[in-house]
Order: sequence, then C-alpha cells, then structure tokens
Amino acid sequence: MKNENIVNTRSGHGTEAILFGLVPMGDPRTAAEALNELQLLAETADFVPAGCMVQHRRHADPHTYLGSGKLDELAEVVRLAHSGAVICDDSLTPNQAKHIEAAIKVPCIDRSELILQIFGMHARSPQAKLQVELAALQYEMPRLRRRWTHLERQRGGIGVRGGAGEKQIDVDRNLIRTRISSVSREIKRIEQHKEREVAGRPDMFTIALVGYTNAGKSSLMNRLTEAGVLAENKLFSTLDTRTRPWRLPGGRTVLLTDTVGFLRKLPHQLVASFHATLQEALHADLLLVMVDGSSPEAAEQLHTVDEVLDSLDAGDLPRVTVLNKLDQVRDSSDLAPLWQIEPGAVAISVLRGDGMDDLHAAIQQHIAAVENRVEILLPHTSRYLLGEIRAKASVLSEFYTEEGCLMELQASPALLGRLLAEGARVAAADERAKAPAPNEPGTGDDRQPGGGA
Ligand SMILES: Nc1nc2c(ncn2[C@@H]2O[C@H](COP(=O)(O)OP(=O)(O)OP(=O)(O)O)[C@@H](O)[C@H]2O)c(=O)[nH]1
Ligand SMILES: [Mg+2]
Repeated sequence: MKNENIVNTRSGHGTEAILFGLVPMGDPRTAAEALNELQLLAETADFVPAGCMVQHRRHADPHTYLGSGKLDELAEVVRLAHSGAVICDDSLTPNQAKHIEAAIKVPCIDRSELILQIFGMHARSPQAKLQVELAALQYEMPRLRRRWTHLERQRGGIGVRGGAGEKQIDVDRNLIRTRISSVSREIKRIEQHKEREVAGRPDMFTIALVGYTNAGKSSLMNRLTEAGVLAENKLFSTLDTRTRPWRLPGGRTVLLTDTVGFLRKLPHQLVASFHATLQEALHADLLLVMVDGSSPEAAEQLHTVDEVLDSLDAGDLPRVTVLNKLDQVRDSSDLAPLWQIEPGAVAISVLRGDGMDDLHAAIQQHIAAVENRVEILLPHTSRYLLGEIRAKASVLSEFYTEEGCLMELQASPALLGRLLAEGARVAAADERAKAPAPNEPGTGDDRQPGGGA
C-alpha cells in the first residue's frame, strides 16, 4: 500500500492563497511582517501568497480560530481575490479547520499541513520518506471525518480516495493504523542499522551543524568540506543528516554533520518522527548552532533552537553559536543584541568567507578545552599509527628518541584508549625530559610542528 493512497496533504501547484494568523495585542508589525515566515513556507510549498490578514487577540477562538467578524472578513477577501485556499499561521484542530472551511468555502491549510507538505516534497532518503509518511499519517488520522465531509460536498475533492460514507471512514482508519505500524517497524529497522554504523565509526571529534532553517548550515558544510549538499533559499532544504570529514587548518580531521533545520511551531508529529535522526546527529562533541544574523527574528530563532535542543536532551551539549549572513548586516552594531544573548558567538558570512578564521579558532579553542593533553611514547613498532594520529588528534609536538616517537597530543579519550591498547604508552617523566622545550635552541628538524590547537 502506497502512502498517496491513504494520505494526501495538499500541495500548492501555484494556487493563490490568503495567509492569516493571530498576533499579540499591541504588536506593531504589519500583517505582512508578522506572517513573513509563513509566506516563505507557502512559497516553498508552491502556493502563491495573495494577501495577508492578522487579528490582534490573545488566544485563538476554540471553534473558529479567528473571531466571527474577522472570519467573515476573511471570507470576503477570499471571494474578492478569487483565492483557491487560505493558510493559517498556526496548527488548527480538525474542528477549527472544518468551521473555517465552512465559512470561506475553499480549503484551509494549517501550518502543520504546510510543513508536512514541504517535508514530503524534500524527502530523498528512504528513511526521511518514511519519517514524513509516518508524521503525515498521524496528522491525517483525526482529520478523516473532515476530509469526508468535504468529499460529500464537492466530489473528487481533496484528501482521501475511494467511496463515501461513515463505513469508508472506518475502512480508511484501519488502513492508516496498519500502515502506521508497518512504517514504524521499517523506521525502527533503519535506525537500528544506523546505530550499528555509528557504533563502528572512527574515534574522531564530531561536530554537528544545527540551527534554524535557511540559516546557511548546508552552505557552510559545502564551504568547509566540499560536500556538495543542496543549499537553497527554501525552508527545509535538508532533511537527511549527512556527515563528512573536515580537515581543520593544521591538519587534524574532524567529522561534520549537517542536519534538518528547526522552525517555530514545528508540527509535533514531525518532531517525534525525526527524533531519532536528530538524536543520532546530536551524539556530537560540539554543536555549531547557526542562525541568520541578518534576520530581524534572529533572537527569537535562537530561542526556538534552544527549545528544540532541550526537547532532544541536547541543551547541555557544548556549543559555538554562529551568526551567519554577516554580508547582509548593515552595521555590526545590529548584532549587539545577539551578542548579549550569546557573548561568545562568532559572526561569519559563508557567502563572502568572512569570519572563517574566527570560526576555526573558536573550534580549536573548544577542542583544546575538552580534550586531554598527554605525552605519549609511540614505539617504533607502532609507527603505522602515525598517520592516523596526525589525522585524528591535534599533535602539539613530535620528537624522535631511540625508543620511539615522543608526541604531545590532544585527543579524544576513545582514541587515546586505542593507542594505549596498540602499544603506545604515556611517557614517563625522564622520557618527557628528553624532548626539548619549545623554541629551545637546537630543537632543529627533529621537532615538527603538529596540528596546533
Ligand atoms: N547573503 C547570504 N546568503 C547566504 C549565506 N549563507 C547561505 N546563504 C543563503 O541562504 C540560503 C539557505 O542556505 P542553506 O545552506 O540551504 O541553509 P540551511 O540552514 O542548510 O537550510 P535548511 O536545510 O533549509 O534548514 C541559500 O540561498 C544560501 O545561498 C551568507 O553568508 N550570506
Ligand atoms: Mg540545509
């Protein structure tokens, strides 16, 4: 049974849509400003935003979302503009959507459905496709009745396929339940397979790129690793996590992982469904938390990223905050409020290459702070490990003695453990004394500068 036989979230196909939402009382922004992100979401899902409308109120009406006067106004705008749909900035209950559609007579798409639609369009790997399908099925389940009411009103309409009637709703419900369990099983199987892969990964320092969607995570990954991942001015371009080796200046290689972007009010079904993928990506030694520093919403976006990280139990992971798109910031004092929130943040422009040295320095400093610094003696019989040590650890100094190579290293506990198991040993004090101190005359060619940290 294929997904599209059961669920069918509605894609834009160029449909003109009126966007609407709620804003707090006294919010000075125009409707277009307040719904700016929704507009980008709508465009990414192939809708053509044809107008924006907001209502200032504290809470949504439990039945109709907008107040009744405002709903009439929306119906009038839809009628005059001949719009094919309306799009709500929030997730609606099935009942709210039903009442809105009854009033305005065109399909009402809520934020969750829109995001599910985009995820569906962008999913590439079998795992991402299944995760999106699972989220879409769970979204669809409580909405079957509404879809059917629609079908009975306008034949051949949207949503569920097949004949009409209550009985059919039960049939579809059973189909969805069966599909949910088979998709869940399949996802579990892929996750277990991946867990085994991760467990077998080399003992390298890992860095995960996380942050708000469209911040430039994939662009940075491409710049640093020539990964060739898709980066574009659309929301949720990346759904699959991807890991590439990144050679830091100085020679040490770390692993860099690109992840799915976060967004305000992500549908909970999607967060649940992508939980495992994200958690796997977040088995990192360091997070690069990225936002578009030129966005007026940057502070709020940082807050959202924090919330999502907390929900993934990754709130306490060490991090470097990266403010991107510096080329679009008119005056660097515009970044002051962000630096107040994140004093150690690094400002960069992936596009122009600004701030890359600062980024490298922040990362190296971080590695230096968390990793053990030890001097080991690598006997000549274990020389075959030299290449691996130079690639995976920061080599602060190397000095050859009769017994072997005396190295001052900064390395992960896992790598150190393996080196010790394969013949290296922690250098004794008298052995360490054989190595000349830095800058001491006569250190000569024996002493090679290492990875540096
Ligand atoms: N002006 C400017 N644009 C940038 C910069 N870095 C990235 N972009 C643009 O921002 C858009 C989004 O970039 P991506 O790298 O796809 O962003 P992302 O964070 O991976 O986004 P998702 O995968 O959707 O979460 C693209 O159009 C990039 O060309 C920058 O430093 N300056
Ligand atoms: Mg991306």
